[in-house]
Amino acid sequence: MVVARALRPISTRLRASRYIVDDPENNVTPYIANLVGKNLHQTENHPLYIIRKRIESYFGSDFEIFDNEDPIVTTTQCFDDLLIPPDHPGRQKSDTYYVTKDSVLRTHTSAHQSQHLRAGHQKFLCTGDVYRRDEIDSSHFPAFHQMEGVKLLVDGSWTSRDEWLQSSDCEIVAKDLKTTLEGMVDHVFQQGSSLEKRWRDDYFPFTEPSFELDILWQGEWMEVLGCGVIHTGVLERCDVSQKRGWAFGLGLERLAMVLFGIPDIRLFWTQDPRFHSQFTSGDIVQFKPYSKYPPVYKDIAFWLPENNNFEENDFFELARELAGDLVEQIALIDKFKHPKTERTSCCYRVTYRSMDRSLTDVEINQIQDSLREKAALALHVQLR
Ligand code: FA5
Ligand code: MG
Repeated sequence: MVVARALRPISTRLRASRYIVDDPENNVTPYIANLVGKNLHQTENHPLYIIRKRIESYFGSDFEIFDNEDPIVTTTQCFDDLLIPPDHPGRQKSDTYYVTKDSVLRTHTSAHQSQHLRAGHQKFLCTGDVYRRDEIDSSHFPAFHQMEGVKLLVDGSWTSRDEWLQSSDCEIVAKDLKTTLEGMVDHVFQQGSSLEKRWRDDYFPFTEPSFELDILWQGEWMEVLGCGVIHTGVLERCDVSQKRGWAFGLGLERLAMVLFGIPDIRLFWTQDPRFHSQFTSGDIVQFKPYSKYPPVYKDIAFWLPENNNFEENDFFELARELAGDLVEQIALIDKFKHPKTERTSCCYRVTYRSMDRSLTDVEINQIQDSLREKAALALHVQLR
């Protein structure tokens, strides 16, 4: 007992040291390192686990299930295998957590498509936690979960990309994809056609053509997944160029928020029993929010550095490091350029709120003061 307790901090440190390594490219923060390995999608009775099982049951035993891959992947897996070019925005350090120059915390589960295709799998689902440096609000969190689905369904040989794209086989694959995903949504929500869905054309370097699926939720369209017919270039790199099929990647939190009525994406990470006691594997219930604690708003205004060298995501992340998940939202409320000096001023409103308790003025003032101090120091902005 004593030994186990003494070991716990060490194992936490060891875990973090896998992600925060001494490498000039490393930009994983302690806050993020601490989220990796929580495996919410493998935790029984967790809403992400419940929704994942429900989707898996729709696809049936034909589809192989993967849910335990290492979230650290190579840049080859995450980008090159998917034909994502080196200068693509999603690959930059402003958007992605790099462990080393050649490895990242996966930004999507598509990072595992190619390895499974190479190993000969033709129908599979692959679920995991993914990481992105991103904006902060109720439906965006720097860690979230995706499920990838892949199905190869036609064989043949086509002499050119154009010939393939215009073939009836290509149309068959796209049709199968859309029908399958519409069926999945109806199965998950058990509402049949009463749930409103809409397809939109999208673009991914690794599918062609590409689509996104939105569902109508509280009067607004919400994007739940991206998908498409697998790009022939991806299949060639996996030595399956005589086959064709589709792939999709869906955001589990987004679907779960709709299905269970969960209002804020941070709740998936809470330890509060008032959250967890409401969910049991196999059950779809409506989440009953426990009292919502009041928000505290703080504005911070500054001049950007003269060279305008400022990444918004760096500022968001600084707030995340200092306030953890007490920060609910950061919104740019004012931006202008000084007519004479040509310098740009930004004002951000930070919303602090705890999911579990009331915040005190003292603690929020302390956080806000360090945010000001650290922003000036680390981001070279001039406070106003
Ligand atoms: C992708 O990640 C592609 N890999 C999806 C794909 C797979 C396309 C296979 C084609 C073939 P996208 O960046 O749009 O696409 O993300 C997919 C889904 O993840 C979104 O539709 C959304 O539901 C969810 N998502 C994206 N960003 C966040 C975020 N910050 N927080 C929560 N969910 C998110
Ligand atoms: Mg998208």
